[in-house]
Amino acid sequence: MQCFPSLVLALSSLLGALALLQLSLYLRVPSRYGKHEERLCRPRGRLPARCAWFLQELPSFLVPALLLALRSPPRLEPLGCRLLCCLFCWHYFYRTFIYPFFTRGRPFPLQLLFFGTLFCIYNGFLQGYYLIYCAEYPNDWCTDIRFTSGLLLFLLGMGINIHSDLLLRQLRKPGEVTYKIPQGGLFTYVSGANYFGEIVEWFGFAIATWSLPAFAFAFFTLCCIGPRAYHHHRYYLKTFMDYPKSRKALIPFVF
Ligand code: NDX
Repeated sequence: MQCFPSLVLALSSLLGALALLQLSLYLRVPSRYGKHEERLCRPRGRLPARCAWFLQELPSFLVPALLLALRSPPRLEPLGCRLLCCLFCWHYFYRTFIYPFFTRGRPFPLQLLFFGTLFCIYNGFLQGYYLIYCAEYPNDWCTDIRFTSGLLLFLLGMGINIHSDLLLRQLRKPGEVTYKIPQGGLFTYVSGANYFGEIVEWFGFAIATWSLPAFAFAFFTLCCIGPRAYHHHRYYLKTFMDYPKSRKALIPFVF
């Protein structure tokens, strides 16, 4: 396989367009899973959360990992390139092999699982293909300010995301499906602390890679879970009379 820059451009533009579609579809009405699913008692057409998250996220890990394994001759230089590909796989290793096995979430709708899986194949291919076959970085990219600041943001965002997901999980005992007011960590300031972490993480990745596909993905993430954080916030305000009034939806002290 070789690099086709026009393919990267086309796939990144389509990802940007999907982000806008996502925003237009879900700004007013939230995507129907978790606390925003209407027919909660209907068991058909849904898969246990553990299975669903594992299956949905697997391609995001597997596709770039396969591209890396199949690359001949193997790409071992420069170090910056290898590190960036590993960061992407690292996040999706967590999301595929760790997150699903601890989740206490409700069963996930099959229809969204189908689209989510397609999306993960698409994005896994785009990010992996670009980093493994197209990206070119100077040998000293690891000391470039874009790489170091992006990496720091990525790690900070990932830390916030994992910690916030853990706080959400601890709100429930095994088997419970009720909702409570999240407390602690960044939830002190925002209702969508896990989403805030994920968005910071992918913008950090985009800065570290300084690439169109990664910026397109960061933008998609913002358009996908940004509105969802807003809908979570509204849900909490409507459901809990004692919900902290100073808490914002997504960005601490701002929004
Ligand atoms: N999966 C990303 N669009 C998505 C699934 C949905 O990783 O067709 C995008 C991802 C997909 C989406 C994916 C792509 C686009 C799709 C969309 C559906 C439609 C859309 C396919 C792939 C589409 C077009 C047409 C444009 C193509 O019971 P429960 O489940 O609510 O329990 C929850 C629990 N919890 C609480 N427990 C007690 N008390 C409370 N108050 C609680 N609040 C929540 O915590 C869950 O078990 C858990 C987390 O819930 P929640 O709602 O906070 O997070 P969730 O949305 O489930 O995300 C989980 C993690 C989180 O860290 C988030 O950052 C990350 O995954 N994520 C999620 C979505 C997308 C994404 C990251 C990304 O874009 N990077």
